[in-house]
Amino acid sequence: MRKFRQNSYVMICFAGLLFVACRNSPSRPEQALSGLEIAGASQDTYSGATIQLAAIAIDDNGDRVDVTAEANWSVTPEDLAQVSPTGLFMAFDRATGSVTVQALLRGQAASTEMAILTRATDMAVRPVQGRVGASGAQPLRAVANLQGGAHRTVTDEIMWSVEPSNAGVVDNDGMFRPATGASGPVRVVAEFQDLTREITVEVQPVFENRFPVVEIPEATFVMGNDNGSQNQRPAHPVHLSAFEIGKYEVTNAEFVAFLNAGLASGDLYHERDVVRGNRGEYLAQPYISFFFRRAGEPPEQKQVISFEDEGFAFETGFSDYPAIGVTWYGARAFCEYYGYRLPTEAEWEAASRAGQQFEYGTADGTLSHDLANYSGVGGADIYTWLSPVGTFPANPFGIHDLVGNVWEFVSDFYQFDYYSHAPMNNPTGPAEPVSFFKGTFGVVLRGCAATGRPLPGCESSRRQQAGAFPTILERHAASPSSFRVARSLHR
Ligand SMILES: [Ca+2]
Repeated sequence: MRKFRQNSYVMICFAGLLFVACRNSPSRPEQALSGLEIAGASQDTYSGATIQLAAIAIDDNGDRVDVTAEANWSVTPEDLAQVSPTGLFMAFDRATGSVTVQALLRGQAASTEMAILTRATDMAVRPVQGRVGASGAQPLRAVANLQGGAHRTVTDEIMWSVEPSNAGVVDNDGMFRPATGASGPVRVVAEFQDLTREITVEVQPVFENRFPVVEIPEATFVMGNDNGSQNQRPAHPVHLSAFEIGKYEVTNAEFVAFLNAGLASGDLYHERDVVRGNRGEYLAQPYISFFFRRAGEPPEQKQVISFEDEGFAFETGFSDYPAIGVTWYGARAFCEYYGYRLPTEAEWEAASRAGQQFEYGTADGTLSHDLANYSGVGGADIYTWLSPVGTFPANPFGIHDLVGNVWEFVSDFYQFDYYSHAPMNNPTGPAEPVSFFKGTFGVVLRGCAATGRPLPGCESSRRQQAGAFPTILERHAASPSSFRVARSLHR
């Protein structure tokens, strides 16, 4: 309690009652002061925190002198915090509230307000491993566990820093934006009170014009078919914003390049017959499966991508064939890696309708073996199985193989009666997976395949479910599916 006696002593000095005694104190070379300041204070501190304060005197010559050890410190109220004679501020454990810290010296006084907040005992920062395109932004979020058990989002109170320091910035709202030219892993450090957490954000290079795409202008078309199967009814107007969509289905060469990039970056791993995601949204989700190619079978009948010698490869001669064995997760991961997404079901049908309500997504809207590779052979369709992408003529939008070759994933979850309540503008399917059969869930497939039923349902309006989500892998293995990329156009 020596501190308080000192404070009292100085308070009395300050009051002038013992002014002469103070001035004549032999232990201090007396010099008149023209000002006193407190340095090092923080407006916000927390229970249990210690902060080194400094008292800075300004003498008659205008010089600034550190008088921390000479000053007499006090805190009001006294039950929340104290300051040692050496200027070390300490907020008491579990104390919260506002305090006034005061320093006194030779008739001069300085004070500062400090708020003591609840101490955080733990903190989580998400995502642990983010991924962002070089021109994009990654929102970060921090939640603190507070003394007493409460949680609080503290994103906007974090002291953020990145390493390397020129790789980008995190703004006050926790949005990480890569610097121009940055790529690779960036370490983001979040500091809050005395807690420090680190996460990693992978900045991916921009792949401009990586895939041949066509632009589909903003338009309204009629989606569905009142004469089709139940799940295509009712036909209804849909308005879509402008978007672009791949002219071709994603090929083996393209998908293998993605798999090998993911292997190198640690985004995926190979496990027996399955490739799985190793981080982020697709953690442990299957990307592609190999197990439906049995030993001794010719590759043209089955999966042609394989894992050999620590890398992925495809059978010679199949580089331009659509990648199959891909799962919905793998298709999405591929698209996002290159800055795209899967088309929505509505976008896919609009692409197939070609602005002319085409019944089939072919060059002229009719179906024949000269225009598409579907079940059976005839005319230009010499294929009993897949054909290279782009073998058949494009539709009026410039898109190939919407009909046949291989079923294509879209982004929507499958819901049998979705059209009865779908929004008119930019529908994206049910927000959550919807059970369609005995508790199983699916996503939508479009476009029909080169194999399968003799009379394929290849209409623009045809809807097929791929299930069962989330165990889509097994169902998928029996039904080769591919996909094409899409991207919204904001102009
Ligand atoms: Ca065929």
